[in-house]
Amino acid sequence: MKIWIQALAGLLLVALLQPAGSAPVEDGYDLWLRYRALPPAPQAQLLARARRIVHAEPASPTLQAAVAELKRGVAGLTGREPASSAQPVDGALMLVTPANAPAGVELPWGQLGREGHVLRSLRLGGRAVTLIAANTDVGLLYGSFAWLRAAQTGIDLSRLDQRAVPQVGLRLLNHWDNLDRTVERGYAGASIWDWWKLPGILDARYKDYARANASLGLNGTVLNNVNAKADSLTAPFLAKAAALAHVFRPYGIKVWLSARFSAPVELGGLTTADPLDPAVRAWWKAKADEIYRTIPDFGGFLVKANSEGQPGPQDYGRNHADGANMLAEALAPHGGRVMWRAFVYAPDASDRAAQGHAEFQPLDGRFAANVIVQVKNGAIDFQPREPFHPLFGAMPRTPLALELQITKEYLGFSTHLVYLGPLFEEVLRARPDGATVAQHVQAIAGVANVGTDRNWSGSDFDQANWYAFGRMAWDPGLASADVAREWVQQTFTSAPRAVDSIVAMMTASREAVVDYMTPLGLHHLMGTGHHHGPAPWVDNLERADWNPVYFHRAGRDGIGFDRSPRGSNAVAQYAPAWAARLSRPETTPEAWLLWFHHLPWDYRMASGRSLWAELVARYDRGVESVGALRVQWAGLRGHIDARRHADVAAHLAVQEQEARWWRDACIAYFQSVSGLPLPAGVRPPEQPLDAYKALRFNFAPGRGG
Ligand code: GCW
Repeated sequence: MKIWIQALAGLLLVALLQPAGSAPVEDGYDLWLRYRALPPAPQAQLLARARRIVHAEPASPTLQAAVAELKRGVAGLTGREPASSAQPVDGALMLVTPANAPAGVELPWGQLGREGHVLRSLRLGGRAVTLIAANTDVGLLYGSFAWLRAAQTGIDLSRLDQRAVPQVGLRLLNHWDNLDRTVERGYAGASIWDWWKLPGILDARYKDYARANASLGLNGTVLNNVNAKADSLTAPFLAKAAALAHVFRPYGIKVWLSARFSAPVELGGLTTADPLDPAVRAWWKAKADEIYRTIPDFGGFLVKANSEGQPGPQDYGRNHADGANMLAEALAPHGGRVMWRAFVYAPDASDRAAQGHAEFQPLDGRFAANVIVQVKNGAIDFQPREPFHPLFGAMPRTPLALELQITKEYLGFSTHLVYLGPLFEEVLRARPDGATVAQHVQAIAGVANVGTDRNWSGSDFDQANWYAFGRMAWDPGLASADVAREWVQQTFTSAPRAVDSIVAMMTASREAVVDYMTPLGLHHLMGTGHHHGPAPWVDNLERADWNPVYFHRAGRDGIGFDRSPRGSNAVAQYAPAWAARLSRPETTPEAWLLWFHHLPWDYRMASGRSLWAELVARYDRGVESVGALRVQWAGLRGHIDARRHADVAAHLAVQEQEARWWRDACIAYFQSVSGLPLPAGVRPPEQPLDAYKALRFNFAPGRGG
C-alpha cells in the first residue's frame, strides 16, 4: 500500500514537472524541421493518410535522404511512421521521375530542369495519391521538403498542384569561418566545422546542417572565410573538406573554398603570385587537379582580392579579370567556377561607395565564362539600409552574384530581433533598369549566421534569417511576410492569431533597426572594428573611410554625404533615370536621403518637419517600435513554449536598452555638432555625450582570429 502511494506521488511529481502538454523542452536545435505539432483538422486527417511512400529501388543516397525525411516528418506530425511500398495504395506519397512515373499522367518534365519539382494530388486507379515528381533525385528531395512545408503551413493536401523551379542557379552560404574555429562576424558560438577532428570524426550536426540547407534548396557552401589562409588548400585540409563534401553530397550541396591569392608563394615556394606568370598558372592548375581528385564535384573558389589588405592581382600591376581568369582556367576543365568578389576599397578612394563600380565596370566582358563577379547588396557594407549596388545592371556581359549578409554584423548581432526578409526583398526587387536585381544575377550568396550554439544562429529569431535567405534565393519573387509566416508556422505555432502577431513583429523589426541606428540614409555610424553600438563621433582612424564622420559629414551646416553631381557624383554610376532621380534631394527616396545628399538642418521633409526634427523623431520611433515588440511578445506567453518565450523576451529587453542607447548617443552627438536645441517635448539623452564616448567593448564577439 505504502509503495503504491509513493509511486503515485512520484508520478504526480513527474506530471507537475512536465511542461504543458508534456511536449519536450524546445531548445531550437530542430530549426523549422521540428515536425512536432499535429496541425489542426482537416490537415491532420489528410496527413494521417500518408502511410505509404512509393519510390524507386534501389534508392540513391539522395532518394534515401528524401524518403527518410518524409518518414521522419510524417512520424513527427502524426505519431505514425509511413512505410516504403511498391504499390500506390490509397493515400500514398509517390516519388516519381520520368523513369517510374505512372502511365497516363501528364507532367511538365521539360519545364522542371534539374532541381524543379511538382506536387500534385490526383486519383490513380481509384486511389487518392500525391505525386512528388522531378527529373532527378535532388529534385525529389526538394519536393519532399516542399510537401512537408505544405503540410505544416495549412495548404490543402488533397488539392495540391504546385510547380517550383529555382530562378537562380547557384544558391550558396558563405561561411566566414576560420580554421581555428573562430568566426569572423559570427555571433552564434564557434564554427561548426571541427577542423581538428575532421576528417575522421564527423559531428552529427553536419548532416542536420545539410538537411536544413536542402530544405531551402541551397546547393552550395563555401566552408572558409574570404579572409583566407592558404592552409585551407593543403592536402590535409582538402581531406577534411572532402569529408564534409561526402556528408553534403546526398543533399545536393557542393563544397566550395575561399582561395588565398598568394597561395603559390605561401604553399608552392614561388617568388610571385603574378597571374600572368606561367609558373603561377601551372601551380593553380596542379592545385585544381589535386582538389578534383579529392572532391570530384567541388564547386570552385571564392576570392577576396585587393581588399582590406588581402593579396591580389593588383599587387603585380594586373587587374581583377587577370586574376579571376587565371583561376577560372585552372578550374574550367573540371567544370568549376570562380566567384570573384567586387567588395574592394582603397585608402585613397575619394568616395568609397564608388570604388567597386569604378574598378569593375570597365572590366565588363573581360572575365572568363566561368567567372561570376560577386557584388554585395549595397556599395558600402551590409548596413541596415543601403541603396542597391550600382554594379547591378552595369555589367551586362558578366555573370553576377548577389552577396547578402545573414549574420547581423551591423544590425545588433544575434541579440536584436531583426527579420531580414524585408531587406532581402527590397534589394531583390529593386530595378536598376528594366530588370530587377534578382533578374540580373546568376547566383545568390549569404554570409552564414550558423555556429555551435544549440539553436544554431545565436537566437531563435535569427534562424528566420537563414530560412528567409534560402527561400528567397530559390524564389526571389516570394514576399518576405509570406516567408515569415511559413517560418513561424513551422518553428513556433500554427495558431492563427499568434502567427499573425509574430509575423507583424518580424515585418516591423527591420524598419525599427533602421530608425534607431541609421535613419534617413545615414550609414556606418557603428563602433570601431566590432561594429557594436553607436560611435558617430569617431574621427581618428588611420583611413578616412573607416571613420563614421567620413560617412555622415555632420557639421553646423547640415548632415549627409553629397554623392550628387555637386559632390562625389557617385550617382552617375546608376542608369540615367536613377542618376537623374538621385541627383536631387526632392526626387531621392527619403529612406536614402542622407546617403546621397548633404542637407541643411532646416531642410523641409515630407512630414513638414525640419531635417533635424525628423531625425530625432525617427530615433524616437525606432525605440518605440522595440517597446511595441516587447509588448506583443509578452502577449504571446502561453502560445509559445516556456523556454523559447523566455529566451526571446530576454533578448528583446536587451534590444530595447540598446535601441535607447543608440538613440541617446546619436542625438547627443548630432546635437553637439548641429548646435540646435532639441525639438519641443523630446526627451533629452540620459547621459552626457562623453559618457557614451567612453564606452569600450574590447571583447565583443565576431572579430575572428
Ligand atoms: O567590412 C567587412 C567586414 C569584414 C569582412 C569584409 C568583407 C570578411 O567587417 O569582417 O571580412 O567586410 O566582406 O570582406
